[in-house]
Amino acid sequence: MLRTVAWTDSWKNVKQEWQIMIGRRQSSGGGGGRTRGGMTRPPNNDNLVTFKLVVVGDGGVGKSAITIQFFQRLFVTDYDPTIEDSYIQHTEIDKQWCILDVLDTAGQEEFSAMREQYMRKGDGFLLVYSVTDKQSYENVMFFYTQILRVKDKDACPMLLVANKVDLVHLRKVTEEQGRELAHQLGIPYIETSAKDPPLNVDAAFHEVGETK
Ligand SMILES: Nc1nc2c(ncn2[C@@H]2O[C@H](COP(=O)(O)OP(=O)(O)O)[C@@H](O)[C@H]2O)c(=O)[nH]1
Ligand SMILES: [Mg+2]
Repeated sequence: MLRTVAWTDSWKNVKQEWQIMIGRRQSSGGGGGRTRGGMTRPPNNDNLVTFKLVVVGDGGVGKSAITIQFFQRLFVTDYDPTIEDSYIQHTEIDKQWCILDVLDTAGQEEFSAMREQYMRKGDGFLLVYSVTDKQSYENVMFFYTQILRVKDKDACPMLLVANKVDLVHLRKVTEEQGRELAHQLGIPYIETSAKDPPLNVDAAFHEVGETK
């Protein structure tokens, strides 16, 4: 896989010492001004490396639910499907502070300039589908192909995320099918549930840079 050593090693060694959540913004609000007051900052904020992680997938698969479960430790059931948010968090990796910047995408036009822009800028991607929705599984290939085309690369850190595995009786896509797709794409596979108690949500965000 063509991925940087720094990326992989960093993610392998994340200590799960998420110190602070320093803010969120709506994508329409533009950059900057993301800091919420009253919390400690790591030193040398200006020099921190940023990892841009983008969460993609069909509407309704749980992109917002897993992102909010990761950042805010709660399960949302009625999050506005049209809201696209980004969340940032400082973390210490190998005794060095860095910034994890996660974009929770929401229903844009397939070929919109905005979508291409976040794909170009993303360092890593969570390709999310719902195990209760076969179409969302089939559409993963589209996101995968578009990301590589936009980035003009053969490979990029990505993780195939099979979400909603708690809905056992509604399951339409088996683990075997999920693993088969991941194998086909040459990326790792993980099963998640954003519902409390969450399953593998932290792992999904931490392991995006690893290969199978
Ligand atoms: N049971 C269950 N429901 C989920 C899970 N993830 C998301 N949902 C629900 O699925 C619906 C759509 O989730 P949402 O995060 O808004 O999807 P998005 O459009 O991809 O951002 C919401 O009602 C969520 O509560 C999950 O892991 N398990
Ligand atoms: Mg959403």
